[in-house]
Amino acid sequence: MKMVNWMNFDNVWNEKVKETEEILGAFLPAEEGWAKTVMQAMNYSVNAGGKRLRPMLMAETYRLFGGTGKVIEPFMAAIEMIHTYSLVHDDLPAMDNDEYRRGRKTTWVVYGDAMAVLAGDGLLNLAFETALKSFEISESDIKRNARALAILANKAGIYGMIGGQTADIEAENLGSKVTEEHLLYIHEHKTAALIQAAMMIGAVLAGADAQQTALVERAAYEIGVAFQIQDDILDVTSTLETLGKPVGSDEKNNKTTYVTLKGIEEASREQREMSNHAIEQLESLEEKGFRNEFLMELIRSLITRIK
Ligand code: GRG
Repeated sequence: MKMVNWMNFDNVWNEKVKETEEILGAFLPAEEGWAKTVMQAMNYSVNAGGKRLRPMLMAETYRLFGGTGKVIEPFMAAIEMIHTYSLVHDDLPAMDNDEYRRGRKTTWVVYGDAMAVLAGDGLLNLAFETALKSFEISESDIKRNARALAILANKAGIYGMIGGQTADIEAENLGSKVTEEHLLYIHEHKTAALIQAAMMIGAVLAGADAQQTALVERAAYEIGVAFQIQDDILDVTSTLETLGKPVGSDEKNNKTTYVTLKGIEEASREQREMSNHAIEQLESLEEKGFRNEFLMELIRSLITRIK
C-alpha cells in the first residue's frame, strides 16, 4: 500500500468542507412564511457543522471515476440532509435523549420535540426534492440519476439506515445477549449504509460500471463499519469538548458495542484492518486508471480520527 505524504491534508480538507457547505447552503430553505419555524430548525441542525464526511466521500468517489460536472451537487446536499435528519431524530428523548451534538444544543432542546420531529421529516423530504433537481442538470444519461436516487432511497430506508436503527434500539434490551453477527448487522445498516450510498452514488454518476460499483459498495461497507467501531471507541476514550457530543452515551443506553464485545485494543485492530483493506480494494482500480490520492488519504485519516 502506498503512503502519500499529505503535509497539507488538513488545509485541503478544510477547503473541501467550505466548498461542500457552499453547495449545501444553496439547497437549504429560506426561513419565511407560516412554516418558518420548521425551516429555522432544519437550518439550525444542518448549519451546526459536522465533518461533512458523506458528501465529501461522494464527491471524491465521483472524481475517482473521472466525474467533473455539477450533477453531483444536489446529491451531495441530499445525503447530508438525510444524515442530519438521522442525528436530529436519534437525539430525541424517545431515542437517545441527548442534549449536545456538533458542539451545540440538540434541535429538540432548542425547538422542542414536535418541531425536531418535523425538522427531521422536513430534511428527509427535502433531500429527495433536492436529489430530483439533478435531472435538471443533464450532463449524461439520466438513467444514472435514476439509479443514484434508487441507491439513496434504499440505503436510507428500512433495508439500510432505518433498519439498522430499529435493530439498534431493540438490542438495547438484550444486553450481553447481543452477538457479533447481530452487532455487525446494526453497524452495517445504521452507519455503513449511508457511507455506501455516498460512495456508490459518486461512482454511478461518474459512469462506473456494475462491477466497479459493487467494488465500491464492498469497500464502503468496511469504511462504514470501521467508522462506527471508531465511534464506539471514542465514546469511551474522548471528551464532550473534543467530540461535541456526550461521551458514555453507549453505556447510558445500555448498548453493546465493539468495545464492550472485544475490548478497545481488539476493536481498534479490527477497525484498522478493515480500513486498510478498503483502501487496498479501491487502489486496485488504479490498474484501470482510476486514482484519487485525496480520497485514499481521507479514508486513512478516519482510522485515527479523534472526532
Ligand atoms: C432513522 C429515525 C432514524 C434515526 C437514524 C443512524 C441513526 C439513526 C442515528 C445516528 C446516530 C448514530 C450514532 C449513527 C451512527 C453513525 C454515526 C457515527 C454518526 C455520526 O456521524 P459523523 O461523526 O457526524 O459523521 P458529524 O456530526 O461529523 O456529521
